[in-house]
This record gives sequence, structure tokens and C-alpha cells, in this order.
Amino acid sequence: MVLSPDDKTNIKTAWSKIGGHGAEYGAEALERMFVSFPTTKTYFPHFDVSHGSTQVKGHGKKVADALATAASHLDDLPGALSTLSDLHAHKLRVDPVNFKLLSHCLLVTLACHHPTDFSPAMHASLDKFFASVSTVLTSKYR
Ligand code: HNI
Repeated sequence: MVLSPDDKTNIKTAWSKIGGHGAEYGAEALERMFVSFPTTKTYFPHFDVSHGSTQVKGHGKKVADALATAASHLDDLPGALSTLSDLHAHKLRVDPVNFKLLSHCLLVTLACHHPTDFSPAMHASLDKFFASVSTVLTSKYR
């Protein structure tokens, strides 16, 4: 997956629009994932996954912060996400299919909150961004 110069511009624009809402959107995307794709909850047996959960909010911030880091290191995603990649592959052992589910929920969340900015081109760039992040986070399984 190669991010074009236009993709990189779109991704940076998206993150500037997200501004201080990262944690909120991250938690919303997680909640959407748990509700829409219940099997994803099996990775979080120690979490309260109900609406408004403090744990989901806290985790939403972690995910959002990681994505913000990624958005500011588009030329070196493997380097920027190396530690997280080790964690997901070796410790958490999250099946890669789940990354598509979370990516979808992140896209839906951003589209809901930023309908005007969410042009088809923006949609495509963000889809490529989440796919690139997912590829890095699932790259150390073998
Ligand atoms: Ni993920 C922990 C980022 C996809 C299950 N995950 C983290 C942490 C970050 C993170 C950051 C916290 C690391 C730490 O504490 O040092 N995860 C991301 C990102 C994506 C992603 C950026 C993709 C966009 N994770 C997924 C998916 C699943 C998943 C698809 C499973 C459905 N992640 C977990 C679990 C933890 C986790 C489980 C540990 C949670 C905890 O606190 O116990």
C-alpha cells in the first residue's frame, strides 16, 4: 500500500480537523466495533464494554494517540509503530481480520462527525491510511 502525496495531505488534514476530539472518536469507534462485531469483544474480556465505560474511553484515547503518531510519521509507519506491532503480534495475538473491522468503524465515526470533509477522495485516503497502519500492526506474526 503506497500513500500518494494527495493521500498524505488528506490524512494530515483529517487529523487537524479531529483536533482535540481524538479520544472521543476513538472510544466511539471502539463502541461501534463491539456492538456491530461482537466477536471483537473476546479480546477485551477484562473490559467493561458497556456504553460510557471508563475503560473504553481510556482505550479510545490510546488508540487515537497511536493513530495521531502514525499520521505524523507517514513516511515511516513501521518505525513509528514498531512497539505496538510487537505488542499486537506477540502478546495480544489479535487476528488480522479484526483490524478491518476497527478500521471500518473508525471510518464511519469520522464520516459521522465530519460529513463535509468526508469527500470520496478523503474516504479513500483514510481507508488506505488505516489499511497501512493495520498492515504494520499485523506484520510481525510470522
Ligand atoms: Ni489495539 C492495546 C492501538 C487494533 C486489541 N492497541 C492497544 C494499545 C494501543 C493500541 C495504543 C495500548 C498499548 C499499550 O498499552 O502500550 N490497536 C491500536 C491501533 C489499532 C489497534 C492503532 C488499529 C488501528 N487492537 C486492535 C484490534 C484489536 C485490538 C483490531 C482487537 C479487536 N489492543 C487490543 C487489546 C489491547 C490493545 C486487547 C490491550 C488492552 C488492555 O489495556 O488490556
